[in-house]
Order: sequence, then structure tokens, then C-alpha cells
Amino acid sequence: MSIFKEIGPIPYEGPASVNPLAFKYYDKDRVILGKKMSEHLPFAMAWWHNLCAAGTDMFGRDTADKSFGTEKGTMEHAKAKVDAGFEFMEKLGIQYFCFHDVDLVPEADDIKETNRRLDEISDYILEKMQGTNIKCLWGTANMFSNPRFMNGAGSTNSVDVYAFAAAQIKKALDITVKLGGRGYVFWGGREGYETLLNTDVKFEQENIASLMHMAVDYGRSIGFTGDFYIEPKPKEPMKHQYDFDAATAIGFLRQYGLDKDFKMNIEANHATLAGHTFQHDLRISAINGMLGSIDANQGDTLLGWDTDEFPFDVYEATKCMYEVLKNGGLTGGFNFDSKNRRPSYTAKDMFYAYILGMDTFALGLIKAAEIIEDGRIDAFVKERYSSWNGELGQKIRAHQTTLEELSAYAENLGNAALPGSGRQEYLEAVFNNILFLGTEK
Ligand code: XLS
Ligand code: NI
Ligand code: NI
Repeated sequence: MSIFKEIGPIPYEGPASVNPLAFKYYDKDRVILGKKMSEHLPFAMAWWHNLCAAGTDMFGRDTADKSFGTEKGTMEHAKAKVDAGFEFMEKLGIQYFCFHDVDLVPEADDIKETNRRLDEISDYILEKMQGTNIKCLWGTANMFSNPRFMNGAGSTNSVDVYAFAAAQIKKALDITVKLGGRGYVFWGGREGYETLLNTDVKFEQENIASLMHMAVDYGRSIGFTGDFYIEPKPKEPMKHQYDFDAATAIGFLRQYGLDKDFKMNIEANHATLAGHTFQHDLRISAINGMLGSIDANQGDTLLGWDTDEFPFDVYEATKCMYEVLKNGGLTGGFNFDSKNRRPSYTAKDMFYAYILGMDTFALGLIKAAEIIEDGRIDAFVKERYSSWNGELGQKIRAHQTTLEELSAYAENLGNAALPGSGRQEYLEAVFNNILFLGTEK
């Protein structure tokens, strides 16, 4: 039984096509730098935005109908979401999905019953997976919606709530492993504080770390070989969130000895909320060996919250793919943690949104590869540091000099010449040149 009857499989038709239900750039078998596009871009559908969220915001109720012909809040609805999700992914050629436990089933009052429902639905998902290439990219536990998590999960002031968080993580790990998940995410939405007048930050951070250690121990004990991820975000819903940005999260992981098991899941809109560019947080993760996965979306610079828009900014996608290519790819993938704008409420809009996102990243991949092959930007960066190639630079890099020696050297120079020009405008012109190659008349 088809849910999206009016929509067929989405073909690749190329940039000249005007068919809105076709890819213009995402050509899954096209080879870029020796690898197929589909391997460079392991796209994932976010269960929550695509199959659950229906447009409710702070000021108004649902605009979209995501009942899929059933009554919401029932197991029948949970199964209809699976049917819809698989049909959707197959029609778009998406090979992965990401989920929170409570996206899959309605939460019961008793966690034992919720867990039973999770067993039932994951059996159903496993059945659906057969005969397809679709797998789980990552799973996570929603430890922010239920009122019990008002003060956080790992950071809560209540030891009972902490135990509930542990129970949810245990089950979410079980389901992630059962569905072949590549990763497991911690997004600390409520791990933070509103006021220091009531908060013991050190105590809370130590408890979060303990919970993560228990998750690693349990995950490894049931055969989970993938990566754990922290998904940094500076604020929203909390005023101060502990995983502010990649640099902060990496420091936390190192401090508590979690850095071997964890990597970053970088979300574009979270990086910008932290006052960084998306590329900045990708680079910081990459140079620390921790660029694991990406939540592909974009924010709005005029709005100070997580708008989770479908990515259409090709500049940003190109810079992202440049980082990913330089990183040698991802162990995770590209999860569209993105939602349709509230007035785009039809089933067709769901497809348009994913086509937009996938084409934007495909274009970003094509252009990032061209930037690397063109070589002008990489060559400039190399040249910019060329003064380090001499004997002195090599000595400093090898930690074989002292302040005394450098001071004597500087005194000999008398007056240091200015460093070479940064040439930002030249480089930006090169970037544009490569992005818009082919527009000549
Ligand atoms: C919210 C986060 C969330 C995580 C998963 O801002 O992006 O959706 O990706 O819990
Ligand atoms: Ni987000
Ligand atoms: Ni996210």
C-alpha cells in the first residue's frame, strides 16, 4: 500500500531539468575523486522531523497531516510511520535513517511498556529493512521532552531521573545495535543550566561523564563497534549548554577519558548559534581526529534559534564538503536534521525538501572536489607558511629551540619584515570562479 501515491521514484535528470521531482546534481553513481557520490554522501532521514513533526510551533498547531491515515499516539500510527519512512527513503534513494526512541513509538506511562513497544516496532523495522539497502545511521534517546528531564538527564539534580536516563540509553543502544546503527548520539539539550544560583556545574559535568562511560561499557558489551557522538549546541532549550561547541565538547571528552570512543556530530545550525561558521566546527573536529558525522541543515542569520532549514546554501555546502574530503570522509553520514517551513505542509513538500538538501550537498561535493583539483587555494595556504620551511622554522616545529635563541635571532634581524599578504579577496574570487565555472557565454 502506497502512502505517497502521487510521487514515483526520484530520478536524476541533470542540471537542465525543470522537473521539481528530479535530482539536478545528485547522481548517485557518478564518480568524484575516485568514489561514487552515494559513498561520499551517506544521506540519512531524520525520523523526528520527517515523520513526526507536523508544524506545531510556539504560536500555532500542526499544519501538516502526519497521521498517515491512522490515529496518532497508537502503535498502528507508529507502524504507518515506518511504512511512510521506508517508502520515502526508497523513492529518494536514501540509505540511512536516524531516530530518537520516542520518535518510533508513543511513550507509555511505564517504561517497561515503552520498551515493549520499542521491541515490537524494531522487529517491524527489521522486517522492512530486508530486501533494501536501508540501515540505521545513528540512534539516540530523547532525554529532553519528558517533563522529568526539566533539569537535564545526566546533569539532573534527581538521582531517580538519572536512572531513567540510563534506562533509556540502554534501550536506545539495544535498538541501535539491532538496526545495524553506525553511531549513537548524545545531544545534551537540557544538559546545562539557567542560573548558577541553583547549579553545581562540576557535579553535573562529572555525572554526565559517568553516564557516558556507562553507555560506552554497555554498548561495547553488546557488540556496538560504532562511534559515540556528542552533538554540540550552545543554547536552546537551555540558556547555557555544556556542549557549547566542538572545542568545548572535545575538551570535555579528553578531561573525562572518553575521547577514544566519541567523535563529534556537527550540526550546521548549532555551529552558527555558537557564533562560529559551520566550517569552523568541522575543522576543529577534524584536526582533533573527531569529525564523525554531520547534521545537515542551515540556520537563518537573522534569527537567533535553531531553525533547522533544509540546506540550500551552496557556498556553505561546498565549504563543508571541502572539510569532509580533506578528512577522508566520515565514519557517520549526513543526517537531514531539517524540517519543512510550517507553510510547506504537503507530502510533495517533504520530497522537494529532501531533493533540495541532497542536490545542495551533491553540488557542494562536486565544487569542493573542483577546488581541490584546481589547487590554487591549497597552494596558497602552503605558500603562506613557506617561511617555516627554512632551518629556523623546522627547529621550532621540532621543539629544538629556546626563547634565548629566538631572541638572539630577532635582535639580528633588527626589524622583521611584514608577513606575506593574506590575499582573502583573491581567494574569494578563486572560490567564486570555481563555483560558477560554466556560466561564460
Ligand atoms: C536539536 C538537535 C537534535 C539532535 C538529536 O537541536 O539537533 O535534533 O540532533 O537529539
Ligand atoms: Ni538542532
Ligand atoms: Ni541535530
